[in-house]
Amino acid sequence: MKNRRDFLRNTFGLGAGLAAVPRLFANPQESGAGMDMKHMGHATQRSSSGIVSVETPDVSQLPWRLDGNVKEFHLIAEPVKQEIFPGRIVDLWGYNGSAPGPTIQVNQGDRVRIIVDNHLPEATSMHWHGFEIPNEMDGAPGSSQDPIPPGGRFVYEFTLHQEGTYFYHSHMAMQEMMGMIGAFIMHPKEPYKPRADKDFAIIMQEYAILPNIKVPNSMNMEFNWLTFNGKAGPATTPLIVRHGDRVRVRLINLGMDHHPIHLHGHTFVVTGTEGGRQPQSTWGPGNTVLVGVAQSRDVEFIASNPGDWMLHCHLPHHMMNQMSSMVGRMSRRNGMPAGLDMERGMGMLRQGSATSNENGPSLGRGMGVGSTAEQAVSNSPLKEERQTQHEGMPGMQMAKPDVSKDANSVPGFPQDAFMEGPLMAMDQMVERPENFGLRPGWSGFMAGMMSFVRVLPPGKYDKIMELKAKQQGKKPMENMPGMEHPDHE
Ligand SMILES: [Cu+2]
Repeated sequence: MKNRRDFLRNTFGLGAGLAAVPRLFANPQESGAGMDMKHMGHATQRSSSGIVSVETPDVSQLPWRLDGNVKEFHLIAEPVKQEIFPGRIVDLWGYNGSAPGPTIQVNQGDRVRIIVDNHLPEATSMHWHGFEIPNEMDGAPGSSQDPIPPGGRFVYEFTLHQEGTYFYHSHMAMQEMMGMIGAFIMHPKEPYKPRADKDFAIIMQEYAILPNIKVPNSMNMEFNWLTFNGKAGPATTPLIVRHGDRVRVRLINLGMDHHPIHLHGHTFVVTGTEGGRQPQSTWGPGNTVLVGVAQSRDVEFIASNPGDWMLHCHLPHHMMNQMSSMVGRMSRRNGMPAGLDMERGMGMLRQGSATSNENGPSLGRGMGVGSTAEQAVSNSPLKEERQTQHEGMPGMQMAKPDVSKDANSVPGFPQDAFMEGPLMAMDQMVERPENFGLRPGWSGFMAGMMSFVRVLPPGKYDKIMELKAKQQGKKPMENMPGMEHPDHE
């Protein structure tokens, strides 16, 4: 969609003032998903009953309108352009302008209607993952319904008796690998105990996108872009909590890999799965939770340890960006072969198409970069001027990699010397309120599925909230959660 404001106006008749704003919770004391509490006149995000709305950093909230006793949502399946990393705008498929699509939040017991329009060039179908609803609403193409044709619409409607961390996704397999998923949170009738002060959701996705191409290769089995809520570190937005808060993080995975998500500095308990809340007797302590494909896991912890703590997938290759084998002579002396030459190594086709005999094999399962054609080479010395290869790239901080004098004589060198560190820092390029006060140069060490839980003292926490409020006052509608709209002031 070109303009979210027009979408809201046209679809829901919004813009007429505060009275037209749909409410997430029946009780006006309760906070609403994605609503700006200042605009809504609420002092805090916690309701009297203990339910807080779920924040999905970097992903908007889907507004709804009330039709009788039915909460009506509108999802548009469509191609999207998404900046997953500074300067890296890729062609994904998602919902309402983003991948993952906007977050849906409802209450246990709600009757919901979801109008799904298909603006894709091919058929799609929407599956409600784990929902105990009538078969004809399940979104299984071919068995429970005809696929929704391009330009077509299907209206789903059901009553939700479950609670927990759920999600929606296209039930066309390749479309899933193009980004077509979104979070679907069902708040319980009886608030969970103990109550959480902060509640976040993170969707994990992975894409294989060759260095000079914008479209993911959905057939691929190796992934070089790993995202939390559609962003790769350091472009992920940290989770901001107060020292002492009880924090819930809902982790959702849809892709080709399982992700062991690790939190630094704290011990958590797993309180929920894709099947809802788990009995307290099952809550064992841990700091790493394996989130399998098609699963969700809720973890909860007391943010008792002040500091900026990493939250990340612990698969080493999932802590990297744009992974590919060392290509050409980027860091090697002339004449020392290391895999393919630059053009072929970076996937630039010189003849044929991606599916031609020459390229087909490597552009299928593998990345089609050096990894499938790499040759074993002995280690070779660095060329001095190449150490500053990123000089002149706007926004990149400059620094020499910290390597020892005899680095080139050490088998295996280099490993991380040019992949992370001062050379890759881009603090200014990813500047946002949630990053305020992080250690200078931090961004050089964040990539892929990496973010922070920032456990902050009151002063620093308030400062960031103040910066956020200021920023939201200026931001265009496109970047803002569903209900924050200038017309509502
Ligand atoms: Cu992972």
